Amino acid sequence: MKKTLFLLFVLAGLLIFPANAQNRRASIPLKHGAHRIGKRTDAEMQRWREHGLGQFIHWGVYAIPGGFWEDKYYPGAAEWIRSWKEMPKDAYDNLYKGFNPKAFDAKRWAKQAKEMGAKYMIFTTKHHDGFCLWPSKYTDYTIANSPYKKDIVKAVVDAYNKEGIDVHLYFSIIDWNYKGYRSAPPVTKEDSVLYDKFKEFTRNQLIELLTNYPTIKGLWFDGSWDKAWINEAAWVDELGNELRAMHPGLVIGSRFRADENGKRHYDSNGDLIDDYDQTWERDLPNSIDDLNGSDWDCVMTVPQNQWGYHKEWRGYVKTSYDLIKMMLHAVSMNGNFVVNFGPDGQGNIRPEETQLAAEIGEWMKINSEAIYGTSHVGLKQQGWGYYTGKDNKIYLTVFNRPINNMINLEIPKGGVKPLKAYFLANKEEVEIIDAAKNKHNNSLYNIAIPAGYTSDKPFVIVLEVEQNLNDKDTYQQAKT
Ligand code: JFZ
Repeated sequence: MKKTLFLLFVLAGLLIFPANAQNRRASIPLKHGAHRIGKRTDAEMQRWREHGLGQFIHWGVYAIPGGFWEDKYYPGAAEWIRSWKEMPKDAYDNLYKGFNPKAFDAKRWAKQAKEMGAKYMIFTTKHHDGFCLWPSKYTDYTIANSPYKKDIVKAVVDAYNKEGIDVHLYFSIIDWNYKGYRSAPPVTKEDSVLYDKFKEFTRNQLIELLTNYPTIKGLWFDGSWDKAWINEAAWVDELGNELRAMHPGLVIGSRFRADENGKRHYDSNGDLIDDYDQTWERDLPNSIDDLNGSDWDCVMTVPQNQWGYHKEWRGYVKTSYDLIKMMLHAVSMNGNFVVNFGPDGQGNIRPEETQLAAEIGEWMKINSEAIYGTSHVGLKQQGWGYYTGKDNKIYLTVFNRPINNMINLEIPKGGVKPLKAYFLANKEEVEIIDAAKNKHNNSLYNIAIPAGYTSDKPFVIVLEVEQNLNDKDTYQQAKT
């Protein structure tokens, strides 16, 4: 099966575009499962799909303790510190009274994101602690009642939009501060009344966000693993419809709602719920076959598992090389890669993250053509790195330079013919050596890297091929 698919993709002109959506047929009738089979085809979703690289920002009052309480180190993710037994809840819930981030400058953040090459960003409007970075009318636990007072969400949306970066709003449906919130389904009548109040509160806040910030492109939901929320499948589904009706083109991932059987991300028929697969958190698929033909994003922390600001990072911290490699891994399998930042309590992005953003940006300045708008190429992965493709170009991003300087590739019988190859960085042409055919009659080629060529970073070779990879006619013909 895998082989047949592979061949089909190659005959298709190398790119599976627009989708390799499998023909699943709903066998279980569902009211609240997927409302669409296969990918969205509208312009807003296509825009999202082409981003390639994004930025996540986790910011809230948890940035003040920064993973420490009374000099004790919290070993969990900094934004979860309120749930720690050593953390007095009352003390946490009063931290906002000291939230006055003097150094916060959304324009500086946005400029840095732009220089990194991010096409979109995701911003935490409200994390599990319930603190709202916008002046919500529906609770007092907001930025308006902090000494800072000003609307942080507005500053972020405006500054990023000004840089041409799309904004998606992160929203946690877990709210540790709200009285009616609960993670387990209500049992008593009283609980139900309170939970209904919480649902109404959540709905009001989401409508408020879409009303206040009409330029946002999507909502990035979190916390929807709660049993109480899962139990409300019909209500959540209706809420989703309402939000979409309010905001045409809105992009919502699979971490928003469950179907009526409690299935999340993929419904009881195996169909993706909502617009893209949100299960690849700090994780990357091994193969395109792991993705069910879905759109997807990978959100990634810089240290092992810290989203909000933690004063003391322990364990392995990713380098820009690691992150660029992960980005290529994601984009080569049709995913977006999103790097997380956790500014401190003053609004400063920490020096380690600033450095990484600059390094990624330096690489993107030269090589972003291999990222933006590119898709999966159905060629067999080789040890040197990753393929991405667009139009009549295949980008070979080389992470492991072979000792003999030969970048090998294999194009199955009937596949496209390479015309020329050159370095993306300086357009200097490199030789394509026809290395005959293998026993399957597949064409083997070697691209010869000049021995004198040096690069201390992953580099990209562009391979121009004789036909447009997105040519759907070729695809149709190849299928018959
Ligand atoms: C959640 C949050 O709890 C966390 O603080 C952060 O905001 C992150 C982006 O999202 O954490 C999760 C959510 C889902 C998984 C793991 C951590 N998951 O599905 O594996």
